[in-house]
Amino acid sequence: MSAPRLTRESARGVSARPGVRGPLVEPAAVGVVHLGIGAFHRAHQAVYTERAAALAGEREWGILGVTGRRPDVARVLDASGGVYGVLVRDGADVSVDVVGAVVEAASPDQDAERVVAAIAAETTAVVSLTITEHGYAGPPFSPPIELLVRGLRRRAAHGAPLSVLSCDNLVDNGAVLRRIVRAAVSGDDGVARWVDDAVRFPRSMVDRIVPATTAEDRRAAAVLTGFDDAGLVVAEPFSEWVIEDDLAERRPRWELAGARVVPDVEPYERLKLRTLNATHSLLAYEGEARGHTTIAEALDDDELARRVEALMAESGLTLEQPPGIDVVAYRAEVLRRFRNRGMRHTVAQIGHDGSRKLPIRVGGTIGDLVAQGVTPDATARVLAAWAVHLRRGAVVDPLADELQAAARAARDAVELAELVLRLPGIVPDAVAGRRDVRDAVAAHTAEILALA
Ligand code: CS2
Repeated sequence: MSAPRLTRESARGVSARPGVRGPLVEPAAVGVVHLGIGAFHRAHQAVYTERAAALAGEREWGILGVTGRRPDVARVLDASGGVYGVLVRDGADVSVDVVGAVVEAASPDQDAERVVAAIAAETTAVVSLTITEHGYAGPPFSPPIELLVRGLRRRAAHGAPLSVLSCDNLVDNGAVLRRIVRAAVSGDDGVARWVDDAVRFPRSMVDRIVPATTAEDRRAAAVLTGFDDAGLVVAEPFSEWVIEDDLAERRPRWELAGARVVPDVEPYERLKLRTLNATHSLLAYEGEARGHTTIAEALDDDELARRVEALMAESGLTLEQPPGIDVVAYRAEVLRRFRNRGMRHTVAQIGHDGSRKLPIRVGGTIGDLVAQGVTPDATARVLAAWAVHLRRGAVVDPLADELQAAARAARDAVELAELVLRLPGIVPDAVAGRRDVRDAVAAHTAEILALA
């Protein structure tokens, strides 16, 4: 029996049902253009934006979401008037937050002109991005960056200030984005000057575990809401957003919804990348080698749990304590989050795109450890597990073909270790040729190869 569809109309009153909240807002205008409206944005920034708008009593913060890798999302969200649910899973407990912040969806190919016009519109105050690590390459620039730049060129005509907010897991994402945009507009002095004067590129750190939505998630949400929801996303209860206090004046009051707006994002970002994301990658690659399917299962493996703790302790040597965060409690919370049995977060999904993720999750740590006179050990294990994945696993990566071919051609653990250390950009150049680092990676590689 199929349930009626969740739409903006049908969602009115849905919060009367137990375990269901929202929608909290019915925006009257688009104030935010988001490039890359995948599951993560819908479970994270859109939720903050909706709560902030509701708490401030503002109706100007509707989101125009531009699709990324999944163009069908535009159709799904158009059909529901932008409304969708976030199924929050906490162990066996489930609840649904129905979100009303998204008012329009667009595809970058079919609706490019509408997106460019929205970026240029004076009513828009924020362009945010979740375009994954790949999106920041170039020139040639990725389609979302091309759209952003077209929008900025047009906006320069009236020159209203704007915040361009990267929400991707990169080191210093704001500065990276500013550099790309500046490179793209460099031929046009007027636009470049306006970008320098009036466009802010705050750095931000985002955190919420958002596994791929399954048919079972859709069924569980339908039981609670009474509606079928093709736009449903699933998430853990935890959520964190730290934004650099360098936003243009007009913007949603995200801090009302729990975001931290701080002078310096760097310590938060490092802590997250080197603690949560680095251990995620270890669990993904070594979990695969040990036959586990999900992160929670992998962490149930005592040997892996010990390795994760060792990795957190080792990367901790390179971290400073961000204001308001107790690092020991933070680590314990990350482990608790990974153990959430409600999340079927697969090691395969997290293992994607290692060549883009590992430089910032472990490469920097290795460089910093060596600079402190420490030979990386637990951190070297992540590269070793990745090397074994490249040789034996189902590799999804922009460099998949070349990496797999090279890993299969390696004759032994030492050659595999050399392969990953010498790939450009994985570890800092200063450590790529070091014998002690190679030996550490090779020793772990040999151990993991022997697991099968
Ligand atoms: C994960 C992250 O897929 C991955 O590589 O490590 O997406 C992780 O779930 C998020 O960064 C959590 O905020």
